[in-house]
Amino acid sequence: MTQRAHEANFDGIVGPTHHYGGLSPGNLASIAHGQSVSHPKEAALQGLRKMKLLCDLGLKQGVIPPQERPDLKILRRLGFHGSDAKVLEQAHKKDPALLAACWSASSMWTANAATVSPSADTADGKVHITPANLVSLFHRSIEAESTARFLKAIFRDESVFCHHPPLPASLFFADEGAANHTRLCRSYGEPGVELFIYGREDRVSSQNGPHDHPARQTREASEAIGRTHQLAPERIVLARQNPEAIDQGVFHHDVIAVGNANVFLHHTEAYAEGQKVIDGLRGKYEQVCRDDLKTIEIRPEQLSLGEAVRTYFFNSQLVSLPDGDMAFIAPSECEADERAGRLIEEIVLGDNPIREAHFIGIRQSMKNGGGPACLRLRVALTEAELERVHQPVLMTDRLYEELRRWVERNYRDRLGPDDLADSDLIGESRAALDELTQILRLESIYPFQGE
Ligand code: SUG
Repeated sequence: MTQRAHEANFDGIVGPTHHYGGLSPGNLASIAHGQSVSHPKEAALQGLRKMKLLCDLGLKQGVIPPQERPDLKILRRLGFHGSDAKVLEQAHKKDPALLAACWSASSMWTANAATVSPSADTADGKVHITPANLVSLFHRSIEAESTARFLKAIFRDESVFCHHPPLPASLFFADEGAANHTRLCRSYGEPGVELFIYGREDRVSSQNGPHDHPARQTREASEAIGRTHQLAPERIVLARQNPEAIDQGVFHHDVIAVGNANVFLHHTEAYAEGQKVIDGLRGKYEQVCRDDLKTIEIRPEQLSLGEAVRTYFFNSQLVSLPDGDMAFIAPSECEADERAGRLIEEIVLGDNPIREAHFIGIRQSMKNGGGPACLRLRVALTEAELERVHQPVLMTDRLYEELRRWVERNYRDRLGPDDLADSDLIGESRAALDELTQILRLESIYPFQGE
């Protein structure tokens, strides 16, 4: 029997050390804004406003706390020693880029936190969760351990949630989580098809690109997750990203396609095998879901790969509203762009379930290559499973107000590269996170709380 189910979006709260480290080769925005001054308070408030919008639209919305930064344990493992202040001072002098990586608030982009398969798809009927190892980039690889701990604290009940460890920390199994995973279904509680997208196959040496930028996800990682999540092969579609798209800045699949329920919006040039991928997806969808998949293709003459990356058109959230219609939550950069803006108008008027568009200002995150879809982890849950989620992380008007005031009280207005040598920021961040765990009733999730 199909149970009533919802898709909940769990957004990462932007951490107090949000800054522009220029840490992500292949992510054009991150490189372009490296070493510029950031505005952590504004960034966190922008993120909260996005969550509030989704909540007001009637969607289930949750939060995932930021990780503690800097990661002093890693800095010490890498040979910096003495007091905390001394560690910062030495690292700042000897290797500022490494220090910036250890301060990164990158865990805010929870589309990279994990891959989640809903219970309707898995053989044992549990929700399967695998935190991403994020081994392609050092500053992101240090997220996996805390992510696993946080997700276990939020999705605590092991009778319904099955937590896997991150895949082995090797480039062979490089995994970037839900940013390279899209689930399509007739309704959230029914079995769906899971599309896994990878950038390279580690076992194959000559792959014809990408040439300029790294391919972050491997086929081997995607296949392993399909196995551990107990997905039947007929529910899985595996596809390789177009290497040319990666070279133009499409470092994750969610920068070039977005799907929700029975709708799949994609760029013509998203995949190495082009139309074959869409045909395969449609075929499996019809077989598994007994329904027609509505695909919306955006051709290069409507929006080039470069324009897609610049506007983050595809990094919009496509969500189902309580009345069954869909909404497109796009970054305000799309509204400001004539072609992207017009395309969204056409889609909303077109023959598909998308009936409204909302534009959201998240410029602080966008400058690091993080759009609306990057900031959220989608978790489809039956009503019974939703009740088992740690309830204080679910967004309400009251939680929104509490978090807003918490940000106002604790976050700095600006951070420049030299502020990363300021040891006061360690204590300020800890105090903020400590307060946050009280608001969210999550005990001792940070290592400093056990000290
Ligand atoms: O991994 N940016 C992130 C952006 C992640 C976007 N996520 C999705 N597309 N789902 C990344 O490249 C930049 C950090 C810096 O440069 O300071 C950064 O990590």
